[in-house]
Amino acid sequence: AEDSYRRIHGEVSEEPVVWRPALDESGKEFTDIHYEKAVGEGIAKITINRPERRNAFGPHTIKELIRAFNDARDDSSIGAIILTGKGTKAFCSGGDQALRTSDGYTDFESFGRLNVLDLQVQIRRLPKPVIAMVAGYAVGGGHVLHMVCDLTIAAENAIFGQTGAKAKVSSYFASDIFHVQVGSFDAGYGSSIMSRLIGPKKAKEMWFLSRFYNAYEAEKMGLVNAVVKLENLELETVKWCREILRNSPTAIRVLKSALNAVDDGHAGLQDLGGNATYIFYGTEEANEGKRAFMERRCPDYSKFPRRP
Ligand code: S0N
Repeated sequence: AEDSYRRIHGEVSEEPVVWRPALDESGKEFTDIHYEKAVGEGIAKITINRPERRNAFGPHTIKELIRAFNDARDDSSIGAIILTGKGTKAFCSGGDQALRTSDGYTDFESFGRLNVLDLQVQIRRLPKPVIAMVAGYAVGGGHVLHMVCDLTIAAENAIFGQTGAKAKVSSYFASDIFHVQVGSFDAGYGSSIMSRLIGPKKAKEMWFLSRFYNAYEAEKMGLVNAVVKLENLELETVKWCREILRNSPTAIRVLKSALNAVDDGHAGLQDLGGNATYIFYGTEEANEGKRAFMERRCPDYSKFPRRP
């Protein structure tokens, strides 16, 4: 079946992608992230650029991520978005503990924020696929970020885990000694989406024991879609994007919304309902209503079928 699909659609290109730096409409430079778009292809790449902190984020980092995601959403030439971390040691190590205060995280202002929650919602609602490209650690709030993304491609060196409840002396894989307590938890998407992804028992294990899992364990648990060699990580992720980009953007948009709808309650229904309206506006039936209003006459819906 794969062969006949390839015969009809052709191979997905394996050419390396060429990135060019991008700005959002404000034209302001980014400091904590890199934002790039692929030349001639509908792919955007957003990279957390704080490798000296294992790509931990502060409120300012999150503000920049939100700006970049907004731009990628609004740019109609973009059909897939990659979220990643600079370097090979970490995708993201969560909230920057040096910036943590009694009311959230504080950097550019005198009061704290937990604006990563806004980013999580933004990724969840974004009508284009967001793919986490993970090398190294995806832990704490960084682990939640990859879970919120629609797909995750992991390098063989990827390590996944929650650290919030972690005790002072613990371990990565119950063998090496490690680490310090951070004392935080994500009782929102970080819990509910995880439970959906890997099931409640495994999610409780992940949070209660705060173990770390390697890429193959994560794949087996359903946390990631594929594991690839570190040197192939970007090309493989780009290939997934290219494959997505060959498919119907509207079908993908509605499917993302539909796959999240039940879990997202009213917000999920609103999103899915919005897609129905968006598609309805493209029909002759909807157009008749608008035209009749503009022409100050009663609409004539008689010619439109009442389908079974
Ligand atoms: C990632 C780890 C395992 C990497 O270990 P490794 O390779 O041995 O490197 P280190 O020497 O430990 O680190 C290198 C440098 O990077 C700094 N650094 C690493 N992580 C952080 C971080 N999260 N914040 C600040 N700095 C960080 C190190 O300090 C070191 O710096 P130097 O060289 O100057 O010493 C390992 O680093 C590790 O375990 N890191 C901590 C990971 C962690 O516990 N993260 C969870 C933090 N909490 C959240 O993410 C919560 C997220 C959130 O915002 C939230 C969301 C919803 C509800 C609540 C919250 C909430 O915050 O409470």
